[in-house]
Amino acid sequence: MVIMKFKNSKKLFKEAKKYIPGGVNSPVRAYKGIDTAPPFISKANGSKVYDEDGNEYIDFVGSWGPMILGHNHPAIREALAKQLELGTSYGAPTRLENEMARLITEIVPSVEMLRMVNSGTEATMSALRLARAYTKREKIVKFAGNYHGHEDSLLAQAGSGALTHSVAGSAGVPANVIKNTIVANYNDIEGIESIFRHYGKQIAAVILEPISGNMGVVPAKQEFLDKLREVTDQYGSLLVFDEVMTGFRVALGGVQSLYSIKPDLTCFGKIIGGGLPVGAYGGKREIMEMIAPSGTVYQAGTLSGNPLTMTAGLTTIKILKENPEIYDQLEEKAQKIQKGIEKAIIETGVTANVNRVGSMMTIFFSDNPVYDYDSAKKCDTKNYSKYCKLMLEMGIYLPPSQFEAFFVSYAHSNKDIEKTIKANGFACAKLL
Ligand code: HOZ
Repeated sequence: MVIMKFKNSKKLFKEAKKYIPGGVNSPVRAYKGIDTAPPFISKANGSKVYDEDGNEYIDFVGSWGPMILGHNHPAIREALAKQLELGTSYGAPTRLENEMARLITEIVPSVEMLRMVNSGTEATMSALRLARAYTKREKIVKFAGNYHGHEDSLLAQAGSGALTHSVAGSAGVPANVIKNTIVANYNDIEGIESIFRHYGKQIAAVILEPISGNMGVVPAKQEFLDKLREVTDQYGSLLVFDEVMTGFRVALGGVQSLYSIKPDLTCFGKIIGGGLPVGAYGGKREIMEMIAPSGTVYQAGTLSGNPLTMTAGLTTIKILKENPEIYDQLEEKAQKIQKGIEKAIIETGVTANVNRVGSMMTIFFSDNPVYDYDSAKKCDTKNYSKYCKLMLEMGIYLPPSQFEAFFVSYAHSNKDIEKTIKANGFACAKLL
């Protein structure tokens, strides 16, 4: 086993804390609860990331989802280099934006029109404003443990960093805003029926991650999604899928193609930017036409649809579309890792189980299956933290929180997978 040194990362983290809140620009990156400084990454290529101490890691964070093809993909790099010659941002319409909107509307049939923004947060925030305008209602239903970015009304019992750092909501969110948010239990059909019986005619939209990645990977049950479609139709509310993480990840057409459900609006991010900052929301023409300047719902952005993001995103999506076998191979690779992890769980007797959908997975340190926020919260997060650190020391870079997803990329080789399984076996044994 190589002994890792983290001297430079530790030094950089100390410096970062002087200038950046908590030393990071997004909370989960701070490795809180994990007994080490976060590795400061200096470069990435294929399945690997490298830190400032020269350590090499097999990367299962994948920039939190976008890097489905691996880092520094030659086709994306070449396309970006060409675009760089032409300028980086114009704040004016481009052919590339047409191409992006056409491609996504072709791949995701529920999306008839699309508006590009710069992050997943912006996408969900804008989609909800639109839903409220369309329905002329104010209440929103969201699910505990789902995370839709840091928009005020969605920071109630949120997953991801909010769950990792035990921030139930967030300071600074006006009570007046949050009073219109109804928090429901994920996968709970009776719960949602009851909410609609009480508030149905006041609910503008139900928003959810149809496969959640932000309390670890927790898939919705088909019957649950069917029920959501049924009640939203019945009461005239909109169904909004947050496919920021799952879009183009669990399948080219996202969760909605796997479950054959048509949401009214869908939010995207991550993969569609090919590693550059991105978000988008889209859906039924009749609803989307309400956005300014066609309609009265205002939403704008200086860098929205910028040519660099469009180039990286288009290149990524085209590769995925033209090579459908990528998804089969992602499934194969992820399945191999899952089986390897599960074998070690059985052999060592460590208390854990795995949830996986395609190339997204989580090892939960719990003796119960995880299917919602409460079952996720029962996990032994201290054990996850120890596990994560042990894996890091063996060169496996995992999300530093129990409540995030591992992302397998097309660039992960058999050798990477074998090394990961071996390290996992060792870590599980050490945990006992
Ligand atoms: N909210 C992101 C994961 N679900 C974390 C993003 C980041 O730290 O970069």
